[in-house]
Amino acid sequence: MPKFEPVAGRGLHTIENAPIPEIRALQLERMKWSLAHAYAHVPVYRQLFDQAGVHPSDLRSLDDLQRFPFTSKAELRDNYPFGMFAVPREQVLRVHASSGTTGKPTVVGYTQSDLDMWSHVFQRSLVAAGVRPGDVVHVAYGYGLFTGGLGAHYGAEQFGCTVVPASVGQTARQVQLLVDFDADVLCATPSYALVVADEFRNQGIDPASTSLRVGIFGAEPWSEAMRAELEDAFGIDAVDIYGLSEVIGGGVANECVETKDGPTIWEDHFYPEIVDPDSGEVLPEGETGELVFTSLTKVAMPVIRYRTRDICSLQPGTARSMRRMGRVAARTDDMLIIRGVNVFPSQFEELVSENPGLTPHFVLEVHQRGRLEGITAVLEPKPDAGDHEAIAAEFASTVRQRIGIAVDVNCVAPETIERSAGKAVRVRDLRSRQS
Ligand code: DLL
Repeated sequence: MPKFEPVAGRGLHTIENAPIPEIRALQLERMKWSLAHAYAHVPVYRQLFDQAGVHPSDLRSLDDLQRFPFTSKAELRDNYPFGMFAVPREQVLRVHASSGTTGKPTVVGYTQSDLDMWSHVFQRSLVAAGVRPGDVVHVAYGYGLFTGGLGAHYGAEQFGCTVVPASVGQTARQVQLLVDFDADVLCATPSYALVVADEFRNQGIDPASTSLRVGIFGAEPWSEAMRAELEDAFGIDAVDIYGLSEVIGGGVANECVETKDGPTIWEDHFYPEIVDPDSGEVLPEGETGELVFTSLTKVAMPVIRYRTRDICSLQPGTARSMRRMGRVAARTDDMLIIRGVNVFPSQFEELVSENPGLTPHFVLEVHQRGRLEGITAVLEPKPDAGDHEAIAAEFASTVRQRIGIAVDVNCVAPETIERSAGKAVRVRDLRSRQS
């Protein structure tokens, strides 16, 4: 196991600003370990490496990583729930999960060492954001299987902050807690932070009048326009945090407050590549393509060349020596992020096809009402299916239970939904996107 030093509680961990050759040397040492660990303990990796005719001992330089095969959500799905673990299940102290492309979630496991590493990189993220030990950190990311809440929680607690585990929802109460506890830091999805700002105004309080100093916003795409709005509304510095469950959760990368020029990737733990989404070829720094991660220190569930589906670019370091990522511009798949929940149209496809009263034709309309994004599922019941209102109510309840989001349902007459000759167009985006 490669060693990493836990952060002492404050200040910068020196590796973040180490000379680049030192960072590369550490990455190579850790990558050798990670590939060997995955190969020795996860049958899927052994099979994939063998098929590609590569062995962990073939990695002599960081560039050799290109010879190793990619992985994706498909491997996680096919080995659901614990087949990607590299340690006996008894050593896994926690699991998290996020939406898969079909009904099954993708499961991630953490050993004690993984949880320590996660808290460690989250503390770096807090330092980058301008948080200080002793600050009151209000965590309004969801707690539970989603990594947002607990990731921020343990990172901030170990950093020496006073953590308020508010979780998401009950917005009037969030406002009360933020005011009464004199919060310094708000962690939330940017869309929810805007909802909280509106609730302040509804209660006749100027959100800029609070003690809030820093906002750490992420888990979904947002824009410079939203940053300006949030900074203005709360009178804060707003920084971008990136992550994905398969890699660790929130805190894979975090923007530095002094530059606000894209999240710095904690690349001594997560090795980034940008590849052409079609050919898989590695692209030079600065070019836009699909972000791919190889974990360097993860024990329970190493990921090797994991395709995130996020489209962005890698940029040289500015506030730190480590590289930054540009804003996530798009995804290569059709995943939607609705109020922080990852949603795939294929999940709806499954529910529609299971329902005997429905034809297979449906469209998801993504709309924005006020601050909140939502989905209307437009369904086409069979002619003899009966009462549309009852069908709609039942479908909405199934979606709530199985996908975990509230949706509106609109049942339309037969032959209303446009048929397409090629790939069905399942999503109609009615949101007006800010750039
Ligand atoms: O969203 C982890 C997280 C928690 C990140 C808290 C930040 C803060 P998942 O639910 O697995 O994990 O979703 C991962 O969300 O592949 C991106 O498409 C998207 N995403 C996450 N952060 C950002 C961001 C968490 N800052 C997926 N900007 C990723 C744009 C983001 N997209």
